[in-house]
Amino acid sequence: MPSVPEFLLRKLYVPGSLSSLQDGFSFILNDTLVAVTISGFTISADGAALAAENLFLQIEGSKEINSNQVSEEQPLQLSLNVPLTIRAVTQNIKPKILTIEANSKEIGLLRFSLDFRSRGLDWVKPFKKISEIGREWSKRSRVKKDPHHPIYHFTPPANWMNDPNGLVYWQGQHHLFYQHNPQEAVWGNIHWGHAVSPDLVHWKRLPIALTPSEGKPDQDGCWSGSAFMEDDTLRFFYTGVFPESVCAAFPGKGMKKLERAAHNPIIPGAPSGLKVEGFRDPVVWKEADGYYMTVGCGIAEKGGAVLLFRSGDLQTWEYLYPILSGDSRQTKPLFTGSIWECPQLFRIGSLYMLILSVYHVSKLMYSIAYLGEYRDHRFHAKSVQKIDHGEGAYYAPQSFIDHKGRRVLFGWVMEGRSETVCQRAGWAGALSLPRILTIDQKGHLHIEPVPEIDLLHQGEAISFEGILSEQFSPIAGMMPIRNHEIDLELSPGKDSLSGIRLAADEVSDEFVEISYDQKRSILTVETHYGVCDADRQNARREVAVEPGPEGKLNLKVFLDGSVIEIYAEKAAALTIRFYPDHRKKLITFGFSKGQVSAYSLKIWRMRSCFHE
Ligand code: DQQ
Repeated sequence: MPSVPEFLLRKLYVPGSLSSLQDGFSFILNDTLVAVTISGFTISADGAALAAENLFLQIEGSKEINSNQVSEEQPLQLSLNVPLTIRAVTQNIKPKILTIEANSKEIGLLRFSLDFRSRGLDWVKPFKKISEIGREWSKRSRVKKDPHHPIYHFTPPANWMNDPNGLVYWQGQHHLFYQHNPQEAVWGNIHWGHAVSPDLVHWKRLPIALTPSEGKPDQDGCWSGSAFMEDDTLRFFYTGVFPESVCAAFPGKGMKKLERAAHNPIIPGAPSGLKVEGFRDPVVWKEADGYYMTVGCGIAEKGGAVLLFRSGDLQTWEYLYPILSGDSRQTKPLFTGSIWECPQLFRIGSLYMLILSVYHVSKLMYSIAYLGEYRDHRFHAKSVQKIDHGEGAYYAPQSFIDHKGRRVLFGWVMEGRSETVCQRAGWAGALSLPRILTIDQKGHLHIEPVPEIDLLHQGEAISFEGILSEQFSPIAGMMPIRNHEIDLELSPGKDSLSGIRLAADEVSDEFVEISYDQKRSILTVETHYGVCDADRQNARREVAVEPGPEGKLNLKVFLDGSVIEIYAEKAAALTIRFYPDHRKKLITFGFSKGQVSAYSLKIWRMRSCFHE
């Protein structure tokens, strides 16, 4: 059998495709030599072989599979010029040398190594050439025209965004920083993007505030962090990688940029003696006896934890203990995963709330809120609930006090599509609408969108009311919607299952349906596609909601391209992604099974959230 020399095999690697993930790494091979039938696949990273169950393979356009599924009976067919993405789940998220071995039917064992130490293979260059700038502008204009792209949810002009960071109201503006890859629509090469808003709903994008800097503790990324203000003096605390450390930064002149503190990192890593996975996302506050900081992590073989630190001068930090830790084996009342990200402790009414985001390999990510008491620097949790019921679509929220003294929360609206499709679209991720958090007299958490969202209404609402019945019919005329707010008041019949469906027409098998089961007090949101693939997957999310006074259920539905946020009775929020056919607009249908239900509905067209 012919054997292919290693220097030729190395050409299969797509330059620049090696990316660090939060739980491993991925890279792309593109077979340009000869089509092959692969019956076995192994990878070693820096000399350590990766277990087959931790390796995932995805041929462009097909579903991701586990490398365990590849065998002589079930070989993997690699065609010419069809990229294969390889994802490895491992703690080594920045391998220096990768060795790839594949058994092929046609040419036997293919074995080659990739050496990333010189950075020759992967160095990401800043945009320099006119052609690169031109490409970026054409990407931006493509993003603008994409009907799946939101217009009244904040996004960068193109490329990737994730967590909101450093939220603060300062000198008349709300500042939003956010995790941003300015070059691509996938996570990696993380900077802090920056934007300001006077009212939380109109945004002005500003230049990037923080850039990874070669030779500094954040040379591989400026990960999440927060703002701390004392007497109008602002400091920022963020995560430098790699290794994960706590770094500080100050506002530059006019807050145009953030300047790194001279003595970074201020905490070089997790406390010695603790076996942690992840150490990130600092938040700082002041108490009578000093400054305190929380950092999220996972304690190996136990679960997520929030570590507490203390300082007298904001420079030198002493580790105290975990103020809360979870157990990844428990599923009740909620599964809390293996790493806790973006924790934040704050007072709310007479209680304290600890919000955090639950991370666990191969599980849908979501965020939770513990309510409890905070005494003597110890947090005593009394209850826990999901912050948003759209698992896999809303993550890493951060809160702050806005210009009106309200506790406002922003989160990251995640994509439901593969990296390949995001790259093609040129963008990924959005910021949720701002939500006000309050606690009622019974100690229940209330979540509602800020009323300033009304400022984005374009003209008057169009109102409809009537009766929903078994017959599935348009209830808002044939009004097409894409970037709209729908306020629906349902007066559900006893034992009814009623609601609305957004679809191109009555018979379309592509729709999103929002229904309320009166008997069980359950709100269900379902997305459905005629043909499903990795990028368009049916989803069903449920949340228990009690109707309001007079048994009526009030829903606010914000549809913005492919982003949908639903607020029910100020008691629950649910975010979901829906990528309908580009060419068709949606119209609103109503239905009621069991018994008829009355409804009244208002629809507003929304305007863009950008000043520019
Ligand atoms: N995203 C950041 C981390 C954080 C995670 C990296 C949550 O700092 O833990 O982009 O989405």
